[in-house]
This record gives sequence, C-alpha cells and structure tokens, in this order.
Amino acid sequence: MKKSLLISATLATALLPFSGCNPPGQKSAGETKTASAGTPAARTYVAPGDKDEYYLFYSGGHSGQVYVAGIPSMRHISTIPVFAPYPATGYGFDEESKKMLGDYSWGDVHHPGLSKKDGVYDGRFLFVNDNANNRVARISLSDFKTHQILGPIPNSSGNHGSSFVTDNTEYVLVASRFSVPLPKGRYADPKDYEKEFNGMLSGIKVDPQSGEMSVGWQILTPPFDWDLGSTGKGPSEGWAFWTSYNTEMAHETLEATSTQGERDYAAVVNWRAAEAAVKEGKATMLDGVPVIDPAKVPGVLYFMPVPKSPHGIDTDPSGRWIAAGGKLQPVASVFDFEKIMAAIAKKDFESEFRGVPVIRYESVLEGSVPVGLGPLHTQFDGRGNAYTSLYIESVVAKWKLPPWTAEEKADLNKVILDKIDVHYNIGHLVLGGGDTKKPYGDYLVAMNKLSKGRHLSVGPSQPESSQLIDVTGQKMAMLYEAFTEPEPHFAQIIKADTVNAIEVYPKADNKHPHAVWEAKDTGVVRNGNKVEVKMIAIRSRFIPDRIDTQEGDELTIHITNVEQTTDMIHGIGIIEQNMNVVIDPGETKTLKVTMTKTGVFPFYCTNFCSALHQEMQGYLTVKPAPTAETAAK
Ligand code: RUQ
Ligand code: CUA
Repeated sequence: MKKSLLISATLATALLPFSGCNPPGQKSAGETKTASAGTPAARTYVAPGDKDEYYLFYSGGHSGQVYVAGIPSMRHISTIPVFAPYPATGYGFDEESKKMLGDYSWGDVHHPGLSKKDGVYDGRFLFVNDNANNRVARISLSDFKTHQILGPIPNSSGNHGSSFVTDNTEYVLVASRFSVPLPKGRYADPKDYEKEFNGMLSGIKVDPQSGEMSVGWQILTPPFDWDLGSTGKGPSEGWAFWTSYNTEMAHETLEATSTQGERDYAAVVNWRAAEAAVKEGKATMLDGVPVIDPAKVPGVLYFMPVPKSPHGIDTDPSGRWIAAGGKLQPVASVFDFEKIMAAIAKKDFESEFRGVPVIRYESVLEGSVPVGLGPLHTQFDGRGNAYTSLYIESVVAKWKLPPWTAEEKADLNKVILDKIDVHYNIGHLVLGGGDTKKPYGDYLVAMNKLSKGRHLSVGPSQPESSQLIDVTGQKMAMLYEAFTEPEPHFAQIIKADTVNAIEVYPKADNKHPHAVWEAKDTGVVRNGNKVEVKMIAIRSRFIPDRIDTQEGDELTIHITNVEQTTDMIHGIGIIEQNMNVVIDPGETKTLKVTMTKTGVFPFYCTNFCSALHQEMQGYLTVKPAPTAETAAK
C-alpha cells in the first residue's frame, strides 16, 4: 500500500513538467509547483510557456541597475535601468530619463526594498539606494520603470544603509556610511575627524498616493560609519536599527583601527519621535533639511552595544527579536525589543555618548547564538527560524529564534538546526517576504560573492553566483545555481500575483503634451533654429520619415508609439548622433539632438517589430549653415 502511494507521488511529479498544453501562466488542476516535492530539477523546472511563482528583484551593484528573475526557475527576465544609461530600453537617452540621471552616469545599488502595507508587500513600488552618489530611486511595479531619483541627499554621504521601508511605506530610511564635514561642501582635515565630521540618519518621506519621495528629516550622529539596518514591525513598529562598524571613529587604516573595540554600537531610532520632534519645531535647518540633534531632543536616538564590527541587524517577523551579525565574532547576537523598551523606560543606561544614552548590553541581550564564522545577515521563515549567512564559512546556518527552553539557553549550540554549504563566500541572503511580518517561507536565495569558476570560463572577470535553497523542510536543500552580473548585494522576493503590471500604456492615460496618434497630427515645425517634430511609430514606419535641418539647429523629436498591442515596441536610433530611444506601446518620449555635423543621417527602428522591421527607417538631413556669402545670394 505504502509502496504504491510512493510510486504514484513520484509519477505525478515526473509528469508535472510535461502537462504543457495549458495557456501560458495557467496551470492545470493540482499542478502547483512546491519547493519541497520531487527532485531539485523538477522543483525548479518551469516548462516553456509556464510562469514562475515569484519575482526576484536583485541589485545590480555598481552596474547601477536592478535585475528581475523568476523563482523557482531563476531565469533572468528583465533588467530595470536605474542609475546608469541602458541603450536596450533607451534609458538615459530621452529627455525624461536624462533629467532623472542628472550629472551621474552610474550608481551603486545595494538594497532593494519593496513598499509595504500593514507590514507586508503591497506590490506597488521598489526602492533602491545608490551608495555612491547618495540617492534613492523609486521603481513602479506597474510598469517596471524608474520614475524618480531623489538626491544627492543633503548632509548624507555614502548611502549604503538603505532602502529600509517602514510598515506602511511612510518612509524609506537611510543611514550615511561615511561621515563628512557638514554641510557638504565644507572643508575639514580628516585628522580632525572626531570633532569636525558627522554621520546622519535620514527619513525619506513617501507620498502615500503618488509614491513621490522627499527628504523629511535627519538625525545628526557622531562620525560612526553606519552599516546595515532594518525597520521594526509589530511591537517595534515605529523604530529602526542600524549597526556601526566604526564606533572607534577611525579615519585611516580602518581595517586595523576600526576593529579594535570589543563592542560597537547599533543605533536604535524612534522615527515616530523624530517625525514629532520636527513638527514641534525641535529641529534646525541644515542645507534645507530639518536636522535633529539627539543630545537636545531626548527619545529619538539610543545606542546599543553589539559585539565587535557587526554588519547586518535584522528584525524578525514578530518584531520582538533583533539579530545582529558579528562579522568578527562567530555569533549572532539576539536582542529582545521588549527588554530594550523596559531599559529605556527605566533609564537603565550604562553610559552616554555625546548626549545619547547607551543601553546596558547585558539587560537587553537575549543570547549569543554560535552560528559560525563571519555572520553577516539574517532572514526569517515565519515559523520561528532564522537563517544567517556566514561569509567566512561559506554556509547558511538555520537556527531557532527565542523563546528558548532552559536547556537551550544553557547551551545555545542546541538551537543551531542545520547548515548548508554555499559556493562561495555568501554576502546577503533573501527569503521570500523575509523582512515582512509574513514571510512566504519556502525559498531562500544565497547571494554569493565569489563563484570561483563554477561555470564556463569567461576569463578573469567572473560572475557572482546565486543559489536557490528550499527551506520548507527540517534540512535545507540546494535546488539551483544561477550566475549574475555584478553585484547582487541584497534582493527582494515577492509573490507574482501581488504585482499587477500593465503591458501597454493605455492611450487614454498618455499625458505627454506632445503625444500624437494619427498621421495627420504629425509634422515638423521650425522656430528660428529650433526644429520640433511630432512623430509616430507604427508597424512598420515612422511618420514623418524625413526631417530637414541645418547645421546648428536644435532638433527635438516627440515620438509616440501608437501601438496598443502587447510587446510591440519600436526604437529610433540615429546614425552617428549617439541617439537611441525605445518607446513602449502607447508611450511618448522626447529626444533632443544639436546638429553639429552636416550630411544625411539615416534613422531606423532599433527594436525588432515586424517582418518589415528592416524597412522602418527615414532620413535626417543637415545642410551647412548659411555663410555671409551664401546668405547674400
Ligand atoms: S552590505 S557591501 Cu548589503 Cu552586506 Cu553592502
Ligand atoms: Cu519598429 Cu522595428
């Protein structure tokens, strides 16, 4: 009896991938892919035409972009350009995206953060930070495009400790990695670091309707180098936490000097109190932003000691347990938020630093879990388990969160439940919904810093590796290995059905002032040396397909892709004008070129659109500017 059951289960799994006659995305009854059934190959196999269950948004690091993949297949689906031009979508060439990029042509994306409602992802926005140029960008998940880049943020240098989204997306919270003399632009000698330099914590306000971001307020800090953070939830909602890796306030050879202290500090921030203090006029304006001095406004900031050079600090789904990775100590320190609140209420402080109370370590520490070597980040499955990445050990450690039994407390080795090898040197890890109140609890992606040739050779520049791990069982199981462009720092995993993306821009929603939809409304208008074109792109022509200009003219083209069909994209590339704009169905974009060269410059559709795609072309002519002589004739 038992045997036949087993066989039929295996058979069913084996048959799964081949029931492929459903329309794309529709599964037949019973065909729900689960993390735990079948061989790793069957568990990650998404048949041609079928769709993945989750989106994985992972950071593109210093490529400045965000990559979109599917889980469980780990297939790369799309690249969302954010901080760097990307000719594939024409990003950074049209006027709208050029304006967003401003003076910068790169960024360093580390930590994508999804918007939330009531502590769970709502599928509206993805926020990403730029470590390099102190910016935060907002991607809309209705069209998977970047809609706003805020920054450089005043008084903040090195936007590494973000983007941490509060439970109802009131704020995206940001911490400065580097301390500099403030306001920015002021010179001071790094020798005077302790006195002249400062760090900053920032609340980036998010408009509940539009998602538009603005700098709400800031909290001045000593020149600690702030590292990773997280927002509270449940009982700790309204609070946020960051670690510092340089409480020593070293400003040279940090490798040695910033690692001397046995303890560093974490910042414990009451962001609701910060918001209230600003409303009550307790802040001082600095470079246009209300800045709170925590020595003068008690209750906004506390310091909490954590062991030696911590890195990640993560709040569990219940909001009570806060786990800090201790890079140079083989433990994850678990703090109890209830005890933190009690210590604050009783003013049970061990000291103060520059007017900021330092919470007594022993009174808030629940325990130090001996996870292993090089603990960095922790994620949660919603079933009372935590998963910590161990950089040095190249392992993910699974352990049990408190409450612990007396026996476990006496020997915390007992709460380590499992370890799995990853390849190699894991940085972040992400579990679906792992930073929300309700993690999905099935898949975990280990984002490994080194791939060490576990792929076809591509020369010395090797990719990073991401490994998909099933966390549904007692033991973790390795499912799949994918390779990524540099550099997947952190990622977010969201259920696909929480995201509702459009596939064409409805004509009725196109608010571009120069959008035109019919041939009769297109045309070329000259005004002095300004030439303005209203153009449409439709399979398989540009209307107009001839533009006549003269040397020195400023040419503006407003081009509307009038298609209303899914996946019917057109592009316009102009030969030797360094111009390529791609227009999605129903979209209008504006491009500008100054005519510095004479001649005839063909333009053509860059995005394959039809059997007559090759024929989709036209001519831009540029006559020499009239000289005194030719003008007199
Ligand atoms: S932290 S190097 Cu995300 Cu582990 Cu930036
Ligand atoms: Cu239009 Cu190719």
